[in-house]
Amino acid sequence: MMKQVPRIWVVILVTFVFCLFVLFQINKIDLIETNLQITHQVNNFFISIAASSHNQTLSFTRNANESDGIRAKQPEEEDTDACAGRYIYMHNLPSIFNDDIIKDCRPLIKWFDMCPFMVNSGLGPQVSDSDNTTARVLTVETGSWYSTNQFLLAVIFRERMKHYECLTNDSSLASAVYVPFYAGFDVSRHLWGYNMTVRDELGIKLARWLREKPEWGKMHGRDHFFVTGRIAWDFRRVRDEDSDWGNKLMRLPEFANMTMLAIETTAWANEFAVPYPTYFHPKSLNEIWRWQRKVKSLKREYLFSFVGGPRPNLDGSIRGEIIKQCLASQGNCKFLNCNVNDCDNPVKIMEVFENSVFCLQPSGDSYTRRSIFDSILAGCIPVFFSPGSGYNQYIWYFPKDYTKYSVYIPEKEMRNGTFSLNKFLGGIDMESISRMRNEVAKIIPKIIYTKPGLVGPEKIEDAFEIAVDRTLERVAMVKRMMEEGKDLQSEYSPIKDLKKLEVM
Ligand SMILES: *[C@@H]1O[C@H](CO)[C@@H](O)[C@H](O)[C@H]1NC(C)=O
Ligand SMILES: *[C@@H]1O[C@H](CO)[C@@H](O)[C@H](O)[C@H]1NC(C)=O
Ligand SMILES: *[C@@H]1O[C@H](CO)[C@@H](O)[C@H](O)[C@H]1NC(C)=O
Ligand SMILES: *[C@@H]1O[C@H](CO)[C@@H](O)[C@H](O)[C@H]1NC(C)=O
Ligand SMILES: *[C@@H]1O[C@H](CO)[C@@H](O)[C@H](O)[C@H]1NC(C)=O
Ligand SMILES: *[C@@H]1O[C@H](CO)[C@@H](O)[C@H](O)[C@H]1NC(C)=O
Ligand SMILES: CC(=O)N[C@H]1CO[C@H](CO)[C@@H](O)[C@@H]1O
Repeated sequence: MMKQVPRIWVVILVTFVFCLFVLFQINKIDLIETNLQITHQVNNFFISIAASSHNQTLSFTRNANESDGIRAKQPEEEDTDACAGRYIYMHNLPSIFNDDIIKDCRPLIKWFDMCPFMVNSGLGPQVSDSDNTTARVLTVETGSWYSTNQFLLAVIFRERMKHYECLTNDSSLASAVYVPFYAGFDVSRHLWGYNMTVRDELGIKLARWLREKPEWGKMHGRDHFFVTGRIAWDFRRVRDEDSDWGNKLMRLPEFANMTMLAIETTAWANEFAVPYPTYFHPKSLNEIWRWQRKVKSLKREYLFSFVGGPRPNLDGSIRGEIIKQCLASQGNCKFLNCNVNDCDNPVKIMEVFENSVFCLQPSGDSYTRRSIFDSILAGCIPVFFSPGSGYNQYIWYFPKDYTKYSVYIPEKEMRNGTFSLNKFLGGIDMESISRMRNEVAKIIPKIIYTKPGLVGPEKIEDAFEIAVDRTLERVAMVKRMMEEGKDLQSEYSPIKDLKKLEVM
């Protein structure tokens, strides 16, 4: 008799969760799809119950938590290699290709001292609980907030890779090869005042180094990838003239065979956009849940806000119009002018975003902005003016249906001079706002870079894990194409149209 009681509870729990799934699914998608999805979800649910039949509580909690956008890794089957198909080999590059570049941190970016941001393996200086505003705006007591600089992504990513659970020293086991080259800092230290020869030199040297390694022969570099904290345009100089921007790294035959992960991509198919780093680098699921709850319940004083600078010299920039409307909004909009303010201060930035319902994300010098990710982190609904700023970039990270989590206002509407942001955003009903904000909160775990070293159930499907998973999938696909003798052109040429509003 006594033994029957827990079983009954399990059945009740299962039924309850099943009902939740049914309700949730019917709300969301049309009926034909619903049946498929429910079967799928229910199957998943039973599989995870079965996989850990001695501990139902654990798998129930995990499934319940998935609704917050956090996908903890499912328990692996016991007998098989949990890393099968996921092994990565990291090249042990000579230090001239990474460590030496950042050792001399002063000239990395001509206009800016990068040295203070190098600490904590690239996360930057930790934000301490120094005053009441900091304590109110951030959750500092967990020690997970840092003044992280956007250009440090390559350093942060490499540190994470050192702790990747399926890293191998045996390259014959590896499904992909990671090249820890600080390409962004190499180009940026030479962007101003150096000729092409100097800008191209190190990339050419690395291409030669890679080609001579035994790992190259396996797929001629098609299984190699690298990560950069700069926009992809910097590596695709159009003509070989000193006056043209950037280096020609991605035009080198070796790099043309590789896959590049960058904070912003161009039209090329072998580039994938990964999130800019934010200031938040938590080390547990609980911290993330706490943060999601916080941003969902905040009282927001401003309808919309813009953090950034005007671009008076940039032809066709809509920033001037945006700032004009913001200032004229009679307190509905907050403008933090980065030309006069310290916009590297995490507290100042997050305070504005936490206090705003919508965050305007017009393009600046390039399509994308770090601000997109800071605003999502703060639970502020992003407003995009160009598909190239988000929808056509972070396809691994954002929901396909952009209306679920963002607002789109075509740039040309803003140029026209008759469109009122205040009127338009003010007209969006509370229910839509709340629905979008919940969706934004679900994106948070996917776009942050958590602290290195989380394994097992504490591991979070964050920006790094997603980037690695998707890259492994791409390499597997390319490998299949090669085996079938297919033409790889479509995977390595300019095919994207960043200006078109259709999700790729
Ligand atoms: C179930 O999991 C919890 C949390 O991981 C653990 O504390 C507990 O001992 C487990 N129970 C059994 C029966 O394995
Ligand atoms: C900060 O908070 C403490 C305790 O809540 C309070 O005593 C103190 O006056 C506050 N300081 C400022 C500058 O507001
Ligand atoms: C690879 O080899 C290096 C040096 O021999 C060692 O420090 C490192 O732990 C090894 N890594 C793995 C994943 O086996
Ligand atoms: C490029 O600049 C380097 C160092 O400034 C100089 O030594 C070299 O001669 C220049 N090359 C050309 C082709 O101008
Ligand atoms: C790039 O890959 C192709 C095979 O897809 C190969 O024929 C070519 O030699 C590779 N390029 C280099 C520089 O290895
Ligand atoms: C602005 O756009 C609206 C609708 O798209 C159009 O009716 C109006 O004529 C335009 N005004 C100007 C000045 O172009
Ligand atoms: C939203 C939610 O249900 N979060 C829960 C996820 O699971 C942990 C325990 O592992 C709870 O503490 C959270 O409240």
